[in-house]
Amino acid sequence: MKNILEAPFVLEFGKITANMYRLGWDERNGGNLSLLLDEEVVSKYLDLNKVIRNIPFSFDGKELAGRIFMVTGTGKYFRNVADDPERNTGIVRISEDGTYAELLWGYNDGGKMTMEFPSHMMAHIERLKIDSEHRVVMHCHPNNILAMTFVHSLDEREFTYTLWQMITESIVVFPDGVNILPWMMCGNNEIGAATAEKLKTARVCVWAQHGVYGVGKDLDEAFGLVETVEKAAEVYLKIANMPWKQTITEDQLRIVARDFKLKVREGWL
Ligand code: 2HA
Ligand code: ZN
Repeated sequence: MKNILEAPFVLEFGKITANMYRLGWDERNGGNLSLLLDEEVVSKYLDLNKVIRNIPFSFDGKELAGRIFMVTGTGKYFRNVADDPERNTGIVRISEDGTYAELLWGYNDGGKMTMEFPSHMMAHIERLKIDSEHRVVMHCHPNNILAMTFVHSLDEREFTYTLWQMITESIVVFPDGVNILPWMMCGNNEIGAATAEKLKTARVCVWAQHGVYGVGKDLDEAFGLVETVEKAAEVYLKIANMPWKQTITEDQLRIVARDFKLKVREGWL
C-alpha cells in the first residue's frame, strides 16, 4: 500500500482548503468540500475491505451506492486540513442501501462528515446526471458574494448580468450564470434538495446571506469558478455606489459569447 498522506488527491485537497482559508472564504469551521474519488486510485492507498465504522445519515443516498468521497469533517477548520488531513477530513463510501457512510480513513478523533453532507451528496447526484466528469462540490462564505446578497436584487438573471458586466471573463467562466436560494436554514435535507435543484441549470448556487456552492470536474475548476464569481462581486461592490461612466454592454457580452463559442444560459442575453 502506498502512503495516503502522500496521495496527490490528499495533498491537493490540503492546498485548496488552505487557499480558501487564506482568501477569507472559510472562517473558523465555515465551508465544506467534497471530492468524488476513483475506486481504483483509492485502492492503491487503502484496503477497501476495511471499514473503520459506519456513519448513518438521513437522506436517500442510493444513487451514490459504492461511490467514494473525501469530505471535510463537521466542526473542522479549513485552516487545519493540510497539517492534519486524517483528523479534519474523511474518506467515506456510500453504503449499498444508501443510508450510511462507511468510513475508510480519517475523522480519527471520532468525527464525521460536514453538517452539509446532504447538500453535497444531493448536488453530486444531480451533477453526475448532467456531467459524467463532475467530481467536486465546494461550499464557502466569500465576503463579496455574501455582501452582494444584501444590496442587489436576488433575481437570478439580474444578479448574473451584473456579475457578467464586471469582468470580461465572467461570462466565459460561468456562461450558465448563477442561481440563487433565498435565505434558508442550512444543514438539512430541505436546503440540500433545493440546492441540488438549482445546480441542474448552473454550476453556481448562491445561498443568500450565507455563501455559495460551486461544482466542477476537479478541485481547480470549482475553485476557479468560485474565485471568478467572488472577484466580479468585489468589483461590483467597489462601484455600486459610484456613478457609472461606462460598462460592458449587452452587445459586447454577445460578442464575447460569439467569439468564445459559449453556451450562454438560454434567454439570459
Ligand atoms: O459551518 O459552512 O453551512 C459549516 C458551514 C455550514
Ligand atoms: Zn456555510
